[in-house]
Amino acid sequence: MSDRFAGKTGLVLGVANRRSIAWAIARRLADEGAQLAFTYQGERIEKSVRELAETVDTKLVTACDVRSDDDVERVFTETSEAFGGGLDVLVHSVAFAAAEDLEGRFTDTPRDRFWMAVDISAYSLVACARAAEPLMESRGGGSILTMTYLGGVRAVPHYNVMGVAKATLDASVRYLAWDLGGKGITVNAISAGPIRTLAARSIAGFTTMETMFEERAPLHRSIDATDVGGAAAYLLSEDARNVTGTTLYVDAGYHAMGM
Ligand code: 0WD
Repeated sequence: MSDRFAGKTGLVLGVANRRSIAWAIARRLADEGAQLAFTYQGERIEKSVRELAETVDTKLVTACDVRSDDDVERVFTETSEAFGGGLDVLVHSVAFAAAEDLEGRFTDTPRDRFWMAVDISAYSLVACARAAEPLMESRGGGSILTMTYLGGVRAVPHYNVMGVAKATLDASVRYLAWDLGGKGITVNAISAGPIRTLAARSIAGFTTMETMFEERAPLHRSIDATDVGGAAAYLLSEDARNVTGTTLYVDAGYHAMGM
């Protein structure tokens, strides 16, 4: 394993359990030398996040509900204190939509739950990027990564309002890349194929999605979270210093197909 992240610090949002994509990314960053900070949402998952965090070089584990401006502000203050005023890497791997909106018709999504999905899954990246900016600037630059899905650029049955949230997230990546590029901060997304996680379980027809995926993807195989970890490490490293505002598909080629 290389040491691309030796001397680097990273904040990771979105670990819920050991299956979380964020955890696979964190582990890879830690394996390559990064010092990390983690957030968890709610007491329900605090214990599992703390247990995982203990297995890598972790300087901070703290609560964060990305719907709260106060939480976001506090988390970045704590991160700055934990890492001596700077931050190199931000991993945003957070999304949420009500289970009832991940089945049936998109047309029936009520206003409040539409905005909740966009708030948690897309606006949170903007809020976190804004809070990370001065910390990364003090380090002479940094890299931000979020997780997206093909359902933001094509209609995927059942993905519904989450697809609209991902489209908002994808556009946010491009605007953030423009705003922050002058400070040497890159902003990118990984679009992953289906992976069995807590979040994935709430999407109706997920198993069908997986079967179709393996049948139609050029590589005819499913992907796992470690595939995303490797791609994320690249995008977050110096190797990708001139890559920003883009989406890297880690999906065995599925997105390239028309049928
Ligand atoms: O197939 C998949 N699993 C794919 C996931 C394919 C392509 C993309 N993604 C995306 C998801 O949309 C998400 O953006 O990857 C990201 C991570 O998802 P995951 O690893 O699949 O799912 P999970 O382990 O559940 O992590 C998402 C976490 C939440 O988990 P739960 O299941 O407890 O809702 O996002 C966090 C929470 O930890 N989260 C929040 N964090 C802070 N504030 C909030 C919130 N309000 N809501 C959810």
